[in-house]
Amino acid sequence: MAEPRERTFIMIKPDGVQRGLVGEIIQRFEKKGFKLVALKQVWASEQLLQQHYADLASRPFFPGLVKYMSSGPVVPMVWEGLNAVKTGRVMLGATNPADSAPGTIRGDLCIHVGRNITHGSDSVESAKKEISLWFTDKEIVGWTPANDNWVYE
Ligand code: DAT
Ligand code: MG
Repeated sequence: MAEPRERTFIMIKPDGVQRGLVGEIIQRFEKKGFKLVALKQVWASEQLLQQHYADLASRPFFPGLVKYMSSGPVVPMVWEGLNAVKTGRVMLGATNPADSAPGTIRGDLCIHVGRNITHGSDSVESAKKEISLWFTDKEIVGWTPANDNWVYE
């Protein structure tokens, strides 16, 4: 029986968009073998970002985080595959780029924790919440890639 394939919410932050890293970040997930099931560009409101980061509301960096995240367009995406949440976090690297291993997205492409270019869900449960916060059901596109049998045994 096929192993369960989960979905994760990955978002390119305003600095990733401004720095022209959208293609590079998408390519890493695409090349890995994950399946893109939703993608758009939005200039998010502070209200949406406050909801997105609600669990960090009491942290001192929260106002700055919301301001930065609402300072320009972001590219939210949903990627699907085996262990997509955990593997997606590994691909992003540690929250602080100073600690992100070379080869990871943050390790290779950014320097400062307040400009770490990408977001990735930290659990299957938060992925579900984040996907429904950023996308409508209609925006999620289920499909089977032609190379599916070459990515999964
Ligand atoms: P992650 O994005 O790796 O899930 P998080 O959920 O703990 O990390 O924090 C969300 C974002 O907030 C993070 O990507 C960058 C910012 N952030 C976290 N800790 C910070 C800090 N100490 N100073 C400034 N920004 C911080
Ligand atoms: Mg987080």
